[in-house]
Amino acid sequence: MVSSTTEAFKIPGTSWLVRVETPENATISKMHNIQFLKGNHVYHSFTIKKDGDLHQIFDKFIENEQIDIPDNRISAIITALEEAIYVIDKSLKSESKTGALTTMINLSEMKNKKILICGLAGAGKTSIYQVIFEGVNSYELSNLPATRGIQRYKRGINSEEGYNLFVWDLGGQQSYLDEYHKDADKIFPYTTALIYVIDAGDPKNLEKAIEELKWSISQMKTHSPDGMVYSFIHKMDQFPNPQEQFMGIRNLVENSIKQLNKEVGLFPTSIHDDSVFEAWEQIFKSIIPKSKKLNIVADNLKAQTGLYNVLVLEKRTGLPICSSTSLSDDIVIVGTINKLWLSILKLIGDLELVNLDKITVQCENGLLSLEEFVPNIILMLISPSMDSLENQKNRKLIEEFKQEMKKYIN
Ligand SMILES: Nc1nc2c(ncn2[C@@H]2O[C@H](COP(=O)(O)OP(=O)(O)OP(=O)(O)O)[C@@H](O)[C@H]2O)c(=O)[nH]1
Ligand SMILES: [Mg+2]
Repeated sequence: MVSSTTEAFKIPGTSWLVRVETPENATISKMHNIQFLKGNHVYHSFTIKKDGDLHQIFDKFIENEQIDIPDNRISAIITALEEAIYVIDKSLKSESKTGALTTMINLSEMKNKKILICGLAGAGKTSIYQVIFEGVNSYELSNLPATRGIQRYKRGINSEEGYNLFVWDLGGQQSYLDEYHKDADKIFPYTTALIYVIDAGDPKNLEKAIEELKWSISQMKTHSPDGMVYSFIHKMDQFPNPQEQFMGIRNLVENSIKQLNKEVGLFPTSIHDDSVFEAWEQIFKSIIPKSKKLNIVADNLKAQTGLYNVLVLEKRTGLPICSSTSLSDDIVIVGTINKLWLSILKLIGDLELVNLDKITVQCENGLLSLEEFVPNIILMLISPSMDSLENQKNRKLIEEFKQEMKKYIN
């Protein structure tokens, strides 16, 4: 039995270290102790409840210390803090034998997923993250700085609360790889999926990339044996014959990892076309299968209203929650629609307008309507005419559909 469980991480760009400590009796008190240190000296120490407000802790710390941390970094640190608490909860679960705690943590296990994106420096990891999750256009990504250490992101999946995807983008420069090799037990546990990115256009580093992949697979086997492993053979857009190139690298990878006895899903990808969405969609499907039940609800709406198509997607992950049949596998549309929404959202911010909640695009043969009917959830309807969206019967049916979705989403 341990007396406490601890997770620590550095605040990037500063000499501060944050330590989250959870005492043995945390199951009863549900308290965490959060400390801010430099070296071994603890400067501040705060106690919070498990569901306490981490923003308050941070505000207090910054005020006490008059420390200058940019706003965007603070949210990343808070995400890392939440992540640390999540990891602690999980490890407490494996040490505890009490029924009540097991039930409590099992719920969070169902709700949270962690994904690691690994690979050598410049492989394209951050670009992939930006394209898939932030809706950034690939041409905006040519000047990305190298990622310093581990960037942790938290994305909601199907609801505002509690159902989160933690994505860790592991900077690939040698000094960081050395650190990961020392700290594997802080990185690999509780990982649902590892995505290992290989730069197909960098043959001189291919061998090293595969060595590192092998190491990552062995860490997954040790720390997250149920986790899945995928590898993106990336930047395929550079080749006149990408399929051939992919097959060549795939054979090499498969031969090299054979003896590790771990299934690895390999995908040819590029941020300049839809392949990266297709690969991600496959991974996402294996993590959280799209609801069959809701697809039927979407199909019913389509049939009853005469709409051409119905789709519900999550803005921050850019992934479909459900869709009517003709769209169910059309990742291209989902990705593009999400980008469209995010681009207009950006524009609206730049123009100092607020609260975009509906977009309607009128075409010669129909109408595209997008609506954020629940925060972060977008309903897309394609209809033959304005009337099919606006007539009384259809309006009622669409409203009922939204209510049905809300039940599921909340
Ligand atoms: N041609 C091509 N270039 C790409 C692709 N994806 C990323 N890149 C480029 O590769 C370079 C490195 O991309 P990053 O995403 O910063 O690489 P990284 O893996 O995050 O690198 P570290 O943070 O140093 O580990 C950038 O200039 C990107 O524009 C792709 O699919 N095709
Ligand atoms: Mg990066």
